[in-house]
Amino acid sequence: MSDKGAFDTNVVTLTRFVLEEGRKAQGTGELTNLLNSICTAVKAISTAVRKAGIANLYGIAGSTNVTGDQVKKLDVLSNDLVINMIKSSFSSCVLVSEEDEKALIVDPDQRGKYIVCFDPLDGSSNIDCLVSIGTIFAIYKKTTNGEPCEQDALQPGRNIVAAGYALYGSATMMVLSTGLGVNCFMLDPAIGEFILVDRDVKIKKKGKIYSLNEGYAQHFYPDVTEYLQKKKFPEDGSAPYGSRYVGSMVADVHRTLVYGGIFLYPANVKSPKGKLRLLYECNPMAFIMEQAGGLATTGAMNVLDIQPSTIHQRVPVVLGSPDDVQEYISIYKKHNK
Ligand code: AMP
Ligand code: P6P
Repeated sequence: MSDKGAFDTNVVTLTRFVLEEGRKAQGTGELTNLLNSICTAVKAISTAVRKAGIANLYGIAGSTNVTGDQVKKLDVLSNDLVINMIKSSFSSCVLVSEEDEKALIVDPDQRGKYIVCFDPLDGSSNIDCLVSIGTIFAIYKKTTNGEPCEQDALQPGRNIVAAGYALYGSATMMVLSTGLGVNCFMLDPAIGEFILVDRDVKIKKKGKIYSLNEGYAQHFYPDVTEYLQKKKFPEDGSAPYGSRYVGSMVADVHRTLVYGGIFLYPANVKSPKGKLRLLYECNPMAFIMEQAGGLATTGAMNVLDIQPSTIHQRVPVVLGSPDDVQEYISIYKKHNK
């Protein structure tokens, strides 16, 4: 509570924060417009997610709501919201969505210089059981001349201009970085604004939690099996790590950012490339992690250094506290000389 009593009239909203950062950068306002348009889409998705059950938004496409209207499946609705808000910000030229097989090329009269790769509703398989889900995005600048095309989105994560995620959990939070650190904003439904709650967040150097789906243990490569053994049965007499796994990347990564530790979706015998997508899951989360002092690796290399070959390609990812990730890398390299 501020010294101004019940209502702090000087709160830093996301809109205000982005505007101020834009002024400092002496930009044209295009990135500011883009970030604020994504913020608006997230607010609308948050509302839809929280009333999904009542409005009968759960389940398969084609269901109807109480007034008999055709309602869209939540992830289809989220995808449409993000696409429409970004297009109408006149700041983008190519959009890559988890929901669309091909990249979307923005009409010439709506074009700007940015490329946005996003997962509009990650973890959507958890919607019907009310587990936290999220929206993930990464923003790049178009680096080629001429007509925008799908290949313009095939840039390494090192080129990211801004990235972040929204977590629709017990509260709705936006976590954002434009390359100057990580800032967290909580949605205040009373005023419909995201409020800055954690400035320049840094991840712990080492944590006490590991997070992966151990249901695949029979398919794990030896490096993962050895790493887990060390976490469960420490050789130095230290306490074993706790295990936490939501099965929603945004929830598992956000917990790792806030509490420290390590999140793993490694390659395994059944999924030799891993499961998570490089452009709109691994790269944005790796960018946030590195901006917060963490690491994100495939085991062989930093995620952000990968040169993408296709827009939906999958990569293995291990991210989190630097000491934890480094320990995994040393075991990975021992098994993959
Ligand atoms: P713009 O002219 O708006 O496209 O911005 C040009 C560059 O300035 C961007 O690519 C960013 O690197 C930086 N920039 C502009 N606006 C912002 C902002 N709101 N926050 C952080 N960086 C910004
Ligand atoms: P698994 C959700 O479906 C998702 O894409 C990510 O959000 C999550 O981290 C992962 O898949 C969970 O996959 O194989 O553990 O169910």
